[in-house]
Amino acid sequence: MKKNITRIITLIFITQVLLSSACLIRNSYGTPIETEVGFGTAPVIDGVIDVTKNEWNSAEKLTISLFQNLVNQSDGLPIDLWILQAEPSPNIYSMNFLIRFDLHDHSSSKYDNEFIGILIADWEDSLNFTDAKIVQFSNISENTLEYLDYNIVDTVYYEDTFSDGEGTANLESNEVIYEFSMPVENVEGGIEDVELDHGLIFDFKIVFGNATDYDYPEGILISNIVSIDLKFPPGGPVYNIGELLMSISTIIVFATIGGLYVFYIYRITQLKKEIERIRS
Ligand SMILES: [Ca+2]
Ligand SMILES: [Ca+2]
Repeated sequence: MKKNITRIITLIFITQVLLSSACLIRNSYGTPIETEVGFGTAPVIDGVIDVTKNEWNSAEKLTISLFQNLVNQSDGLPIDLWILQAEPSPNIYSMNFLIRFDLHDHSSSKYDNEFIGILIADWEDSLNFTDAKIVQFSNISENTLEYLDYNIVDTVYYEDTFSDGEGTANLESNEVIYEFSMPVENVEGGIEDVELDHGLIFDFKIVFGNATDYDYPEGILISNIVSIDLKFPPGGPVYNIGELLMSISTIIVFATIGGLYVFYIYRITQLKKEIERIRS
């Protein structure tokens, strides 16, 4: 008996050690923020939120911070991050990101060459970022910029032969808005891009930095990682008939049990009253 207890304790201890080391490996890259995604009409990628067209209305909207060190997070830069899967428009099924933030003095020449990049890891190789979509300012004071598509091999950034997706930004007073769109289910992406597909979870790393000569990843100053389940197939949400029937039957069963219980209590009360009446 004592032997068995020792064995069980040892087994629990080994399992704990294995689980902790697995967590440690993941934590050394920073724990991704798990988030949902919205579904709606594809936004126009122009660095402006068009409220008259309800642009980005159905996006998943969150505020996260970008950090220098993802393991010991402090003094982060808060950003608004909006995430939206969009139906084919006109025939491109897309994943869209909006990033919005202020800096102390955004239009100063200090960040003339600022950039936001979205690095993507394949669904079966989480946290191994091999694709990078970057909006790079060459002069933020004059709002001049370009959209760049890279593939990353052993931390070296190689510009893609064919650029996929689009991105741009716009600085207005002290606030900058970056908009990105990238294709989902783009079978022609090849090895230069992570092939995004619906129904799978992908890690996206949002990076901010300042690069005067396309010096990535050296120019990256701060970052954070989000983990997103691209759950919507083209055409939008699909309701599973089987799950719906199961939910309805569960409600009926529990409602019936509840009803019978109430009736049972009622009958007992009635019976009690009857007995009291006979006794008196
Ligand atoms: Ca827009
Ligand atoms: Ca690429």
